[in-house]
Amino acid sequence: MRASMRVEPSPAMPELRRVIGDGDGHPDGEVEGLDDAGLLALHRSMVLLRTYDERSVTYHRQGRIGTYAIYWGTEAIQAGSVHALEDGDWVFPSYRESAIGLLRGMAPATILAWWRGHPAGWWDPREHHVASICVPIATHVPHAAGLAWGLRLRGERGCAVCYFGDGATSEGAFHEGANIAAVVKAPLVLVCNNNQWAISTPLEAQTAAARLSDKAIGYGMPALRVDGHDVLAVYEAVREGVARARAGDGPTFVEAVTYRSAPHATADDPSLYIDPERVAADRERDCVPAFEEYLRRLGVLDDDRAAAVREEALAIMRAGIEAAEAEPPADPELVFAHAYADPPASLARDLEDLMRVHGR
Ligand SMILES: Cc1ncc(C[n+]2csc(CCOP(=O)(O)OP(=O)(O)O)c2C)c(N)n1
Ligand SMILES: [Mg+2]
Repeated sequence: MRASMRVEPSPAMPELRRVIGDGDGHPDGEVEGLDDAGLLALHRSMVLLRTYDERSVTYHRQGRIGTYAIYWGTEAIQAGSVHALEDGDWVFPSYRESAIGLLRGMAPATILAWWRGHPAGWWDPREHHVASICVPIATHVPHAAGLAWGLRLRGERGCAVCYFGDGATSEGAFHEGANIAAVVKAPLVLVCNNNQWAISTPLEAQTAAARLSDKAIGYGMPALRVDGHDVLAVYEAVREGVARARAGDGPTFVEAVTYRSAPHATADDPSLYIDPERVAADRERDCVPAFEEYLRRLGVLDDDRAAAVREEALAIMRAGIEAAEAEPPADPELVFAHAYADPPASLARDLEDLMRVHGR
């Protein structure tokens, strides 16, 4: 019933953009800015992200990392967008893009340590221009807008990309960040991973907007709506947003449409609420093999290379978890550090209890 109450989409908004064909009736397109080496680098990034995600689910089951936010199926959104950036540009991940720093040369052990709740997982955002992983929904949107505005005020070339979900577009912080970014023409690309679920809340219970990209109109910024399974469509859309940002024309909203085909996180049981047929259909359109098939049709990828890339990613992960587990245990005192300038007396008692539990 809710669907019938929806406002008609704006005619100004294009349909979902795609570049990768299906090897059958829909022909492949091409994007500017990626030669064969660029395409293969993009492929390596997707496989690295995929391998990180799959290994992390296993590490979680083995008790080696804590609760983990699975991002299976969104590698195209993450890799496509990062490859549209220069190294000096900024990335603002949510928990769903926790491993995006890998594409900037961040050590897997660092991110695995973050999921182990270990301080070795705290990084300096200036090192790789990757902001801290944001767990509160949408609170990093104003941070990204502010940082991008600062770059503009300083006359620097850089821009920022901020990642968030469909649910985040209902949050005040999203509204405030998007609004001010457009007012001050901040060089920012807002990338919305519309997986159509906010934990167990479906999109139609989240918003009455027909498309999330329609929200951009209210802020006075252009929007692009792409197939989130298509890494080249994401790349192309973010590249356009980045070009606008660098030209001083302000932010762009990119809605990448997918369907969440994995649990929200390792602590979630989606069988209670999700449509298994939609999940199966989405998994059929898995972005990694879709891109691999495109590269094979182009004659850029063969079996040997695909196997080597996968083996390299697995070796990186094996070394990563070993390094994360080799970290000495964290000081339990850190649970309380940095929370208060003047800690209340009750915290001191709690800390004493905690230290007793740890035998210190
Ligand atoms: C401010 C805030 N409110 C509530 C939560 C609890 N929470 C964690 S994930 C989530 C759903 C977010 O959905 P969406 O923005 O679509 O992102 P997705 O998880 O689908 O990537 C919620 C409500 C939170 N982390 N932060
Ligand atoms: Mg979502």
